[in-house]
Amino acid sequence: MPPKKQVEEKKVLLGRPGNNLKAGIVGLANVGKSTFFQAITRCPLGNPANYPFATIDPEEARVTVPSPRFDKLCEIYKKTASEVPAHLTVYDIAGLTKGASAGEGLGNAFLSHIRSVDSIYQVVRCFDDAEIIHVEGDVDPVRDLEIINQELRLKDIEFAQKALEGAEKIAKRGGQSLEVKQKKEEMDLIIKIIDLLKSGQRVANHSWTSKEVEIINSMFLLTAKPCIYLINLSERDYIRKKNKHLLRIKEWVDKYSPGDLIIPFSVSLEERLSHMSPEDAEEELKKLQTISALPKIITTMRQKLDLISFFTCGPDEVREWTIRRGTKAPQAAGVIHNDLMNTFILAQVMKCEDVFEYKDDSAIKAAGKLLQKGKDYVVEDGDIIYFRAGAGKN
Ligand SMILES: Nc1nc2c(ncn2[C@@H]2O[C@H](COP(=O)(O)OP(=O)(O)OP(=O)(O)O)[C@@H](O)[C@H]2O)c(=O)[nH]1
Ligand SMILES: [Mg+2]
Repeated sequence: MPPKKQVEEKKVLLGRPGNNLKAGIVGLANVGKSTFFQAITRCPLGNPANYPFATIDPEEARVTVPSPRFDKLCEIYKKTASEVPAHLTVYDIAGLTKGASAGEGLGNAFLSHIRSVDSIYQVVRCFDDAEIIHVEGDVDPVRDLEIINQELRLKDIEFAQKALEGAEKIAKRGGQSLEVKQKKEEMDLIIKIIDLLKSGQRVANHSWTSKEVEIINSMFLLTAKPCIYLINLSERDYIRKKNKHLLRIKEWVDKYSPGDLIIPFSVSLEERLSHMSPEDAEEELKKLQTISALPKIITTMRQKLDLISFFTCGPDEVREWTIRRGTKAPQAAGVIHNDLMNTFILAQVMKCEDVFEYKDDSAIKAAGKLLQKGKDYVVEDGDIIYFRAGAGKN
C-alpha cells in the first residue's frame, strides 16, 4: 500500500511575506548609525554628523550580499556576460529619543519608519569619545538598550490595546458566529501579547503557533521584527575583542531579547576601510590582525529574515536570487518573472556542491545529479535551477 500522504501544517513566518525584505538601522541619536549605513552600503546617502538628529528622513540603499558560493560559480561559468549578486536593502533611520512613543523628538514619524522595515539593526554606542555628544550624557549601553526597547514596547502596547478594543466591539455582539468566535480567540492572544510586552519582552522572541502568527502579522508590531544588536566599539577594543560593557550587554540581551545576536564591530574602522581600495583594505586588516564585521552583519541578517539563495547559471548570466525559506519552485520562478511562475512546467535542479565537485553541467547529468522537480518542490538554499515554463519553452 502506498504511504499515506501527510497533511503538513504550513508554518507561517513572522513578518511580511515576500523576498524584498528591508533591514532598518535603529538606535539613539548620534551613535554612528549613518556612518555605519555609508560604510555598509558604500553610498554617500545619509547625513553623518556630530550632532543628534542629523538624520531626519530615512535613506535606503542596497547592500551586496557577500557570497563565496556566488564567486565560485562565476569562476566556473567564466564565459558569462553578466554577474549579478544578491542584495539586501538597508534603511538609515532617524535617532530615537526617550519618550518617542509619546511623541517626543521625531516621535511617531520615527516609529512609522521602523514600522516599514522587516528587521532591525540596533546600533549601540560603546565607544568613549568626549568629542561626540551622547544624548543621555554618558556611555551606558544597557541603559540605551532599555530606552529603545521600552519605546518600541510602549508603542506596541498602544497598538495592541487599540486592536483589543476593535476585537472586543465585534466579540460583544455575542452569538455563535465564526467571526465572534475568532475575535474572542484574538482577544485572548492580544491580552497575552500585552502582558508579555509589559513584562519587558519582545514579541519576536516568543514562540507562536501559525494561527497566532497570522494575527500578529496583521498587527504590524515593532517588537515582532527580528533584531541584531550591533555594538559600536572603538577600533582598539574591537581589535583586542575586549570592552567592559560587553558582558552586561550579553546578560541584557539574553534576558530581554533571548536568542538574538550581538555583533561587536567598530563603525570608525569600517568607515575608514570603506574609503580604501579592496587591496588596501585587506592590507590594513592584515596589519591590524583583524577582520571586517560587515560580511557577518549582512549574512546573519539574511538568516534572521529566513532568506535563502538559489542561483541561475548559464552562458549569459550567473545570478544569485533571494527567496524566503519554504518557497516552492513556481513561486521561486516568479521572483525571476511572473510569466515563469504562471506557466511553470518543471525545475531542473543541481546542487552547488555538485557543481563545485564536477565543474561541468554534462558531468553532473552523467552522474545522475541533475534532478527534475515539479510544482511542489520546496527550493533549498544553494540550488542551481533551470526553470522550464510556457509551451515547453525554456
Ligand atoms: N569616535 C567615534 N566616533 C564615531 C563613531 N561612529 C560614529 N562616530 C561619529 O559620531 C557622530 C555621529 O555619527 P552619525 O553616523 O551621524 O550618527 P547617527 O546615529 O546617524 O546620528 P543621528 O542621525 O543624529 O541619530 C559623527 O561625528 C561620527 O563621525 C565611532 O565608532 N567612533
Ligand atoms: Mg543619522
